[in-house]
Amino acid sequence: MTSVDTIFAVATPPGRSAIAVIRISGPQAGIAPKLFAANCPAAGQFCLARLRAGDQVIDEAMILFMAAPKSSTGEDVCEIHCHGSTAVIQLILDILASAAGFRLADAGEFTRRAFLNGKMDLLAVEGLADVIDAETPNQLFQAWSQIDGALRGPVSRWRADLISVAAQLEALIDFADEDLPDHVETRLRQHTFALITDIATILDDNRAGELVRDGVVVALVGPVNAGKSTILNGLAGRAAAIVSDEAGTTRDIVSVRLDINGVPTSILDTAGLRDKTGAVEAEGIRRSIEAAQHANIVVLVADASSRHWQQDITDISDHMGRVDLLVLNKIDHGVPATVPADAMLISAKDDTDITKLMGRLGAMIIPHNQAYNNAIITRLRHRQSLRDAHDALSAGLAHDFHQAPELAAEDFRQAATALGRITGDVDVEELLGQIFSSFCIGK
Ligand SMILES: Nc1nc2c(ncn2[C@@H]2O[C@H](COP(=O)(O)OP(=O)(O)OP(=O)(O)O)[C@@H](O)[C@H]2O)c(=O)[nH]1
Ligand SMILES: [Mg+2]
Repeated sequence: MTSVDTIFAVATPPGRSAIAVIRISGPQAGIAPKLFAANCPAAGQFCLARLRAGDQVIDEAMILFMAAPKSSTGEDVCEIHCHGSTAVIQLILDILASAAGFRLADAGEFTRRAFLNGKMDLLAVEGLADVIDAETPNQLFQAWSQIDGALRGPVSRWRADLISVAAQLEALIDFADEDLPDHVETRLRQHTFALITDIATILDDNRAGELVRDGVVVALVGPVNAGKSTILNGLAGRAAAIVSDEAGTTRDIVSVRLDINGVPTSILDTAGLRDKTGAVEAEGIRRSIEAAQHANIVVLVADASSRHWQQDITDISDHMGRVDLLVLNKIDHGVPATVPADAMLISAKDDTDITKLMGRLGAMIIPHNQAYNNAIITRLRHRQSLRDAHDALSAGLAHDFHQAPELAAEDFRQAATALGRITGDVDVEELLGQIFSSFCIGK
């Protein structure tokens, strides 16, 4: 397909830089250099050229040209690698914008054209967005494995299998009066059951891929003055939160982002919990509880040197409903005679203890993360479609193939549609706006 407009955008970040890249894609990309009185190189080549605005030299730039369909968008693409000065970029953009048939690209429009021209499927588009957003190496490796077919491979196989099962069932509808031979039915059922099992195995992944992509949230909660902010600062290696011996120091959530075992982890320090407070602190406490409810890991920090640490633990555990790690802090003041077996005893002022805590958190994140190498679901969207396919297949098996093959066939069709949605083979329009809106302009 050809798009009428030729689109352009700066592909590099805004601001001063040594080099900036301006991408141009569309039917007129090849004449773009002429707008600057420069020649366009042959397809697959580059050249160095002076760009001019009338008599004035704007810049000396590298110009690349790729001819359709052998380009990233599948259209003619021209790239201008100019000096990254505000003035150079602005002049080039102004000249392009005033040329007939040229316009500034929308966010993600280059990728959208690549998708529409069959250069990449939806999984590759999402993978590319994840490559650009990756903060940790694991996120990056996962994104590339998604682009390279981690999910596309099995989904395409399942879909082909399913279509063949559905086709066999459809054939039976035409012969409804005749008896379905037992061995045919057994084979179809076994085939379907194997598919259901395969999909269920993939779904049972502890959300490992999504956690690597989305990151993990660890909330530090506990009574006032227990040392939560001191622990946060220790983990962050800097004074991110204010620490003081005044109870109720932290009023709002302080978040620090760390790379723990390749998983981007947000550690949240929250307002200490206590009964009698002013309005601001009460709001802080409400936020603490809310943050903990949305966290992947809730760490309860108690002050081992306080007389009521046991009561604090009971009260707060009840309140939170869930505590994943209990930390008894300030043991430099002495270790209580009896401590809960699963509690971790630390002094937040001791670097070795902070390192141990970091190790413990890492180990807790690893179960979420353990299967990331073979985790192939990286978004909720994939999971929902796989679940739909799984449920439709199970519903299909529940029908009597002799009595109602058409109902089973309909379920199989629905399962195939659900799988097709993952790669973008069906029902794609509604997804496109959502996916491309997360891209930056120039991609
Ligand atoms: N001796 C000792 N003091 C600590 C330790 N951890 C924190 N403290 C001190 O305890 C006091 C309270 O520490 P914070 O980190 O502000 O406690 P918090 O839990 O964030 O308190 P709020 O924000 O008020 O809820 C400060 O004076 C810290 O220096 C520790 O392991 N040992
Ligand atoms: Mg604090």
